[in-house]
Amino acid sequence: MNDPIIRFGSVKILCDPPTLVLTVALLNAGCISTERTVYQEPERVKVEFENDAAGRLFYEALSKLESRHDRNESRTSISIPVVFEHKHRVVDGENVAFNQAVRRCDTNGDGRITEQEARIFAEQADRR
Ligand SMILES: [Ca+2]
Repeated sequence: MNDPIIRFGSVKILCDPPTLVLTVALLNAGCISTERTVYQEPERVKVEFENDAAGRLFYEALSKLESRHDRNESRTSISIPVVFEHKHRVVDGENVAFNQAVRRCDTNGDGRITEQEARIFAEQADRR
């Protein structure tokens, strides 16, 4: 037997008589909620390193920053009391952190990270 289904975004509710009663109770308690998480992952910016030391310093500093949860997260929440609640979460992926690090590190913006730029970036990362 196929039970009729009510859909609220990703929430499905079976409507056989016992759950229908429960559904009404949930609606009255404001428990219909959906939550959506979106991962934001842009392309990595193109960058080159002057030498191995510059690359190593950059990546070490980047991993230090990432290990401190330097990731952005934005949340929006829509709530109509009693009936409906929708949460929307945007989480920045690794490439966002990488691109931000490149922008901070490549201080003259020429797309090439010199050993000196990497060293300065690494010192900043240590201090944060
Ligand atoms: Ca540069």
